[in-house]
Formats: sequence, C-alpha cells, structure tokens
Amino acid sequence: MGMPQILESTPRIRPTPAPATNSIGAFLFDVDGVLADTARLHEAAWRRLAIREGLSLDTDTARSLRGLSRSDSLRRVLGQRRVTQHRFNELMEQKNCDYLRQVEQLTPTDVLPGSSELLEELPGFGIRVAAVSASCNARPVLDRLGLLDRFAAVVDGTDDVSTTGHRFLSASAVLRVEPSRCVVVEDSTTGAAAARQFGMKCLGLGDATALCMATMVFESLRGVDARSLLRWLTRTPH
Ligand code: GL1
Ligand code: MG
Repeated sequence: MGMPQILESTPRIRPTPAPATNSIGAFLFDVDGVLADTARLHEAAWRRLAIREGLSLDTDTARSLRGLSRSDSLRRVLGQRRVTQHRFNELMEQKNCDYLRQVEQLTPTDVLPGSSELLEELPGFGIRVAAVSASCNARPVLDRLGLLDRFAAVVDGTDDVSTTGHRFLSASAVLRVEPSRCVVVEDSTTGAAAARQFGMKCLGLGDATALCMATMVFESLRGVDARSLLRWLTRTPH
C-alpha cells in the first residue's frame, strides 16, 4: 500500500487561532442612572428650577433630559423662553448648587444593586472598566459612592470632549480597547444611540422602548453576574 495521499486542503500544522478580536475587552459605565439613582436627583433639580421660573416641565420632557449636558438640558427646560446669556449661566449655576446639595447626601449605600458586584467581577475576566458621563460632577459623585478607584479611566463633562459618542471613543482610546470590543452600560436614549453610532455594544438599563437602540436591555443590574452577561453579549451580534 502506498503512502496516504495528503490532500491539498489538509493543514499539516494546526493554524494558530486568530486573536479573539470580537471578545469583549472593556465596559464603559455611565454614572447617572447606572451606578446610582442620580438621574432622578438631576431631574428633581431641573423640576424645581422649572417651578421657580414658572415653566411647565412635562414627564416626557423631563425624561428626555437624561444624558444631556447641563446647557442642552437647560435649553430644553426653557423651551420657547428666551433669556440673556448672563441669566442662562445664572440658571445653570442655580440648578448645579441645588443638585450638589443632594450629592452631599450620597453614600456607598446609594450604589444601585448589581453595579458594585459587576465592577468587582469584571476585572477577573480581563475586562477593563471606565466611567463615562456627560455630567461635570461625575468624579465627586463616584467619590461619594466610594467607586472612584474602581475605574481605570473617568471621562466626563469636564474633559475637553464635546459629545457623548466622543467621550466613549476617548475612554476606549485611554483603555486601549477598540470600540468594537467595548460595551457601554447606559440608561439614556442619547447614550445608547451614541454607543451604537460608534460601533460599540450597549447594555441598556431601564425602559426597553426608550432603549430600543441597545444591544440588550435589562430593568437593572440586580442579580446579573459577569460570566452570564459576557456570554450573552459575546453571542449577540453587533
Ligand atoms: C448634566 C445635566 C444632568 C444630566 C447629566 C448627565 O450634569 O445637568 O441633568 O443630564 O449631565 O447624566 P451636570 O450638571 O452635573 O454637569
Ligand atoms: Mg445616565
């Protein structure tokens, strides 16, 4: 019997598997409404401002403020009302002082269920974590929650980056994890849309209709373990 024929297609050396470029490398956590219920505190402060100014702020408009910067939020609260730049700045300052009084009351017990557990577990799976927020107060909030040192990077409204999407890109660059391997955790329509626009997966928290752009939506992170979450996210195509 002759030598077995070696087919052209039979690899003689098992090829080295391609690097898992689709594997998840980073989680970018929004702060307000994801790590703590501070989105509600912002909303309450905007409502108080609207009442003081004799403006009506309906529930849908109030809800739509999530994820918007301070100036964009105030423009939406003012609606048709025109004010001078000086008054605009004063109103932003008033809302901020009101909000910061609430922030002073925050403690580590205000971290939303599931968030700290996930932040603790993810690094064990080789995942890097960043906090990304449109708020200029993200660092003081994280500090009060006792979470500041959990993040390899914090990109917020005080950084010289203009849009939510660019903040996500900036965090991905700082962590050295390409956008397609980043998962954004978001509670706002604006944030979910920005994540998808820049080729990132998005784990939406809250209302599935408002978060229809997200890769998947949970009511909250309560009881969500890192291993299952990573398995689900890896299996879900972009
Ligand atoms: C700004 C807005 C808030 C909220 C956050 C993002 O925060 O004022 O209503 O939309 O961005 O979560 P801040 O005023 O703290 O910069
Ligand atoms: Mg948010």
